[in-house]
Amino acid sequence: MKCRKCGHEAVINMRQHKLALCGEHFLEWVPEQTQRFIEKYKMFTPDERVLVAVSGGKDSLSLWDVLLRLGYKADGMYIGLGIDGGVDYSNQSHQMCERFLSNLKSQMANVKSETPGPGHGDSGWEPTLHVVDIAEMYGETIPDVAARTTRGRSKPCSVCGLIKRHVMNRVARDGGYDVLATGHNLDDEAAVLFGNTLAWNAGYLLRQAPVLPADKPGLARKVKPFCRLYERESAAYALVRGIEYIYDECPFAEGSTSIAHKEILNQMEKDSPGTKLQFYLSFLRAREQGLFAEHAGQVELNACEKCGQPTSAPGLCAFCRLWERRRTDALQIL
Ligand code: Q46
Ligand code: ZN
Ligand code: ZN
Repeated sequence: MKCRKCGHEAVINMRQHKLALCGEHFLEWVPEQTQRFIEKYKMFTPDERVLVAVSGGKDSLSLWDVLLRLGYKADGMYIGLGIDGGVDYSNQSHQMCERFLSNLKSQMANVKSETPGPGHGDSGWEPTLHVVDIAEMYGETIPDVAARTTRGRSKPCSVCGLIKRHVMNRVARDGGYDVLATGHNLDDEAAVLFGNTLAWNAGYLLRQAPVLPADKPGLARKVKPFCRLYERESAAYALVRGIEYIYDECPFAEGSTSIAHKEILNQMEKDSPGTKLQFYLSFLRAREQGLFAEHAGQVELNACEKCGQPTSAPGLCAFCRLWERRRTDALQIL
């Protein structure tokens, strides 16, 4: 297989795009595509400050790398969940993020900018990694919190999602970031869409989008610049670019419905390349035409009495209630 641009040996064949590329041209193609999606969905502008949620995995580290290559002022944020799972998962993933940043800084010192992008020309700015360790900050790891709450009794994912969303919003707000970017790729988005469609969950379908505007003043907009990039493409980008990432998934991801949905979609993709992309793009078109809007009731949001983040419940938000319960339990023991 030859590269369509230069005729050299291709490293990837993207059947859905009928496009094979060599390493050099693939490393150009990914940022070009990402920039196209950023503009198409009006995610952010070169003047805005971006916070990338990094997990140490291929998608989020590749995204951070691509945004920096495009010239955006993108900092990273890592949340230490305190998950071991027999593979020292949280420590390993934290290390990957730190290593990525130190490699990047040494590269930046050598080459000022590789790919001309919209934000270049800025001097003296260096990317930072914000690290929030949940156990250090709140006194318990995610598995600990999950074990003492009904919400997390069977699996910690619901508690974990709630805590991550809260912390991301807080770091973005306190750091004055305009945008919070996550590394969700097309496979993630198609799997979530598949699940939401099976249940015809209009509320969730309405909230699934490449850009989610800030719910309240002071909150960052949420964007997914890789939402049209296949997981295979983001993995190939990390490999060709030499980004080290954690191969292990979070141990709690095993057996999840979204993995099962990904497998079904992969089978369909194999038989008919482009299925996942078409599924997602047709959904975005339908959504834009207002297909789900009339089915979803408007939820009134209040500011949480303690942290100020938006919540549909009066008084404390679900995050603050998690820790409040811990405080009450501790007082009862005394
Ligand atoms: S990190 Fe957290 Fe995921 Fe692990 S505990 Fe579940 S939600 S699987 S993206
Ligand atoms: Zn080429
Ligand atoms: Zn709160």
